[in-house]
Amino acid sequence: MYTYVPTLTDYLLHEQRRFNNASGSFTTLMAQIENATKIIASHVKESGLVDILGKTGTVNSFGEEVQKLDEFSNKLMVETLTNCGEVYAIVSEEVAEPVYSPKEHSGNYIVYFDPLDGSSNIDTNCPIGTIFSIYYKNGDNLLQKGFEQVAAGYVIYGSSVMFVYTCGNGVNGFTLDPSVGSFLLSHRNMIIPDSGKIYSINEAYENLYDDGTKKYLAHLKKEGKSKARYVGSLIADMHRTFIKGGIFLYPADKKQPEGKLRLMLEVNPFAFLAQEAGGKAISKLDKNPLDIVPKHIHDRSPIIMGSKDNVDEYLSFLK
Ligand code: P6P
Repeated sequence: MYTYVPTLTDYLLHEQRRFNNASGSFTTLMAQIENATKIIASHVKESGLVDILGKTGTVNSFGEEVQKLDEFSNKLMVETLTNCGEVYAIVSEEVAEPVYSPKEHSGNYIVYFDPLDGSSNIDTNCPIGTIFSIYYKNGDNLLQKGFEQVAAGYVIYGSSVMFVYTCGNGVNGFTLDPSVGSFLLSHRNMIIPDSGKIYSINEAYENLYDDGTKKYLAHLKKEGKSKARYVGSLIADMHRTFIKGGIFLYPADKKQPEGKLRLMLEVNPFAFLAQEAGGKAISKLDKNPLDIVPKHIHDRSPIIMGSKDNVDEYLSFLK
């Protein structure tokens, strides 16, 4: 007996019909992101077989080694988005400056993306992914608060390929059916459990954290009710948090006073998703990262997010 399962395209068109004056531009943009990530997914799956593993021997403008798959994914995303006719400018984690669409292909959206987050894990077969964050063009201002996001999402290239996004109307997850090549609605209205047993932080930096974070970690270990899970790939650690609950922490530390994760490219999209899924996300103390006015497109920010009870418990150790 056939059971109808909406595809991502069906869902986007259904969502579009909720807005009488929708032009279809956003739907077209999302379809372009979907197509690009399907191509990246196919290369990730084959990366062990073709000469696309390993390093390019170059470093990006932040001194990070560029992986071949990184470079491929970035070029694909830049070319797809700047030629689709819906995008004014893109900002990629791999590129120091914004890239503006050619005038004949310019549009009304700004897209921030990390083409392959967690790419240091590519050769180890750990889950990696693409993160995107979409704003509406506001003059030539690329530095808008996270609250201004029109949509945010990620595609995780793991045991299965999933496309997860929000437009501010809840979070929905779509799993790629490789036999058809379509993303099917597999996780409707994703909700982060109110609390969870898993905490996720790079404890190698423990001595560099502030006292409140150290006390919180000591409490969890003394209480003995938690489990530590840390992949070192934001998408993998946060996707697990969406499914199982718990808390992800990348706080500031003495060596990284603004934290490591990028505000516009990693923190804001995931903070938007976490809050839309009924979770909580904070940057410094109890500040909502979505309320930060960015100073630079590559600003960094501390981030603690996940189940609201877990984040509130963490906060109680900071006060
Ligand atoms: P660390 C990957 O390089 C990344 O940007 C995120 O995906 C991940 O959460 C973080 O950095 C890991 O950083 O310092 O723990 O290796």
